[in-house]
Amino acid sequence: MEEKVYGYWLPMNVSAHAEEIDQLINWLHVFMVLLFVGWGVFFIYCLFKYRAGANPNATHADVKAKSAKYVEIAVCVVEAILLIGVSMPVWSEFKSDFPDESDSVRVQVLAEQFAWNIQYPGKDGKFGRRASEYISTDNLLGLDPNDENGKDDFNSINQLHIPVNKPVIITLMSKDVIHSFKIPVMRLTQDIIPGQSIRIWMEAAKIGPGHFDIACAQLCGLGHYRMRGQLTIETADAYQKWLDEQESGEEDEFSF
Ligand SMILES: [Cu+2]
Repeated sequence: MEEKVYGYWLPMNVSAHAEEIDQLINWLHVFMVLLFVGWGVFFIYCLFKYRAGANPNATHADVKAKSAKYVEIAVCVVEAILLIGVSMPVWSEFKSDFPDESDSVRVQVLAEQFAWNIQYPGKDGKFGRRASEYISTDNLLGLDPNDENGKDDFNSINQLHIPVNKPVIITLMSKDVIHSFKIPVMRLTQDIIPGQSIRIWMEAAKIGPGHFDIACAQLCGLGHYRMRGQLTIETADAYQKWLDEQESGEEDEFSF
């Protein structure tokens, strides 16, 4: 039977580094269930113990028992462990341990209402210079027509193709408002702030069935719901074939 992308629990994991994130999510759910059940039982206990029938007169004395305080302290300690012990190390490792650019695929993602412009650097491996004054319907990325590096760049709208088992460095930018780049099967979510270039990276560990969703996880306007891209993970050969097709077949992608 084919594994489903979305089941009753976390989406399929095709990422090489999502294990720790899944662990954190699972532990959070365990603690949430404990808290929910604990406080639920306490609530029902109070409903019986302090019912009006058995307690006709209200008590105005201070609370003497220390247990509530200890429970609160325990909750704080557990949350601090999750944040400092689990969450922060995973995050800082992800943010500081970037793979080598030379053996990574590099793409630039320019988000706009309501699409993902995914720019590949072309054969030369260099991205062309971009500036907002060049943006037009023929030049969605705003590539500088005089920059040689940009001549072979191509823009794949909403279609992100990546090879399996190779790190991918993505530079995220926005043309207009705050968007958020989310790939559930990669356990990857990063807000995109206008005026900033934010680098993230990921690596696919398996090809998986067909395509995966890229979603905008930040309400960015009326068309937010249709800001949906597609991630395709391929073997190195299939990826190269796709690149060649894009580079040759769509020569006039940018007609300045
Ligand atoms: Cu958006």
